[in-house]
Parts: sequence; C-alpha cells; structure tokens
Amino acid sequence: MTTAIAHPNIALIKYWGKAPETGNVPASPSLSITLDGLSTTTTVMSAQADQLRINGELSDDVKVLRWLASLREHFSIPPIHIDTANNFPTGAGLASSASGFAALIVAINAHCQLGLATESCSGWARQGSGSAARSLFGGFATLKPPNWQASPLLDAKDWPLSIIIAITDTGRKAVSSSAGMERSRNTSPFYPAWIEQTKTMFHAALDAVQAHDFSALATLAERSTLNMHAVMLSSQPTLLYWNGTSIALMQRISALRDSGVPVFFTIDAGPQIKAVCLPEAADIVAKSLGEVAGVRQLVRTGLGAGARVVDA
Ligand code: 2P0
Repeated sequence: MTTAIAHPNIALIKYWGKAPETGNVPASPSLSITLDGLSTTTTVMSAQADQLRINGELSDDVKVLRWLASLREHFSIPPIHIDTANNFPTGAGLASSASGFAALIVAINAHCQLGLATESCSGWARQGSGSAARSLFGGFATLKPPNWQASPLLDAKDWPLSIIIAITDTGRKAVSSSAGMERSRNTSPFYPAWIEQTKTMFHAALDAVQAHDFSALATLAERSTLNMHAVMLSSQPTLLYWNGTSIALMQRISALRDSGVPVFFTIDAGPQIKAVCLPEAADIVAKSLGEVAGVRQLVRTGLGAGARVVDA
C-alpha cells in the first residue's frame, strides 16, 4: 500500500486549448504556483481487480480509467485499488484534476516500482490532465515545449506569496475544461490571438518571477486571466464561468491594488477568485474580500511542495 499527496496549482499564465497532436499537449506554455493548504491524498494497493474510489464513492471516471489503460500499454501494472480524496470541493474550478493526477502517478510509480523520474511523472500526469503536469513541482513551475513535461522555476521559499481563495459556489461546473477548450478552439474568433499572446506573456512572466517583480507579475497574470475569459465568453455557445460575486471580487481586488495593496486576481474555469498577494498584505486582503456579499468561504494558503510519497 502506497500513499502520495499532491497539491493543486494555479496557473498565472494560463493554458486554454490543446495542440492537434495526441497525448493531451497544450497549445501554449503555462506558468503556475503550487498551493499548500489544499491537497489530494491518494492510496494505491494491490488487489484482485481494479477499483477506483473518489472521496469515498466508487467511481468509473472515464478520464482516470482511460489514462490507466494507456499507462498499462507501457508498464506492467497489476490490478489495483485506488482511493483518492480531496480536502476541498471537486470539479469546481479548484484544480482537483491537477492534484488528482499528480498524486496518482506518484503513488503508482512508487507502488509498482516503475522507476520514473519526476519529469517523466509530470509527462504522464499531463496526459491525464494538462494542468496536473505542473503539480509535480512545488513553488513556481512551468509547462512548455518541446517535451511538455513541467520544470521547477523557483522554490516556494525563494519568493513566498500568499493566496486567498474566495469560494463563491461549490457546485460542479456545467462544462468541463476539456470540452470548453475544444469549444473555444473551434468557435472563438479570438483563439489564435490568445495563443500567440500567451507565448509572449509567458516569457515576460518568467522574467518577472526571476526578478521577484510583483507589479509586473500582477499585470501579466490578470491579463492572462482576462484574455482567457474573453476567449471563453466569445465561444459559441458562450462559456461564462463567473457569477455576480466573482465580478464584485475582481472589482474589490482592483480597488485594493489602486490603493497600493500588493495583490492581484486570477480565475480558472469556475467562479472562485484567487487573490495572490505579498504575505504582509494577506490580512487586509482577507478582511476586504470577506466583506463582499456572496463569498461563502475564504481559504488562506501559501506556496506548497510538489507531489510526493508520504507512506509506502
Ligand atoms: C490552467 N486550466 O492552465 C488552465 C486555466 C483551467 C483554466 O488547465 O483537459 O483540467 O484535463 O487537460 O488541466 C484546467 O484544465 O484540462 C486548466 P485537461 P485541465 O490551469
């Protein structure tokens, strides 16, 4: 029996759209921060037949089962029980598939002695879910060509940032990320510009992180979020992942920054708002976001470590 833990990550330069080749390859590079407080814990044990449990319930999640089948085309993996649980809402724009596939490949790699290096685990995690590739590493990570395995960029301790997640709705999203990306690629008139712009912004963001330039990173990260949501909104049918509270939170964070507070927002395919700030601003940001009507819960966290085995 082997247990692994992984944390979700939030992309600051986002990926939304896949390349034409097989293997779940993104169409553009991305840069992320791995979180600390939220986690997926996954236990793998040898069994008579495969079984998957997600948050205690038996599941036949097609994404996981297909991924396991493709892993078995390359490695000898006996029947296993997989028991995986998140300490945060699943499928609600909090990157549960990122921490999920990262924890799963790390647990299987150790349990079945596949002998994969972390970068190779990242490549396998990506085939399950693009963003999962980045959760193999802690702190700041990138996912880029040519091999589309993630790489560590900066350690969590080298530039500690605080993250305040404002949860506005815990329901599952109506359109999955994979389906949404395909819809955007096929129908948004802005999609080609989005991909080109992301490549440029990715390089600028690498410089901002290496220089610890919060203000430059804030501008780039908010532009990446808004460009991605512009592509989502201009897809047909439209992909509107926000609710009214999401918009109120964006306005609140913009007002805070205008008043000199070092904070910016980032939003994935869901209605939750993630505020990223320098640690000294975390109290004031949390207090301010907590006052916005419609916020159900605030989760405060920092930058965390990469996926790892915790019990073998
Ligand atoms: C990202 N997202 O870069 C972007 C920003 C959400 C918005 O990658 O189809 O679950 O499984 O590869 O990784 C979420 O999509 O999609 C995602 P698949 P994934 O984090």
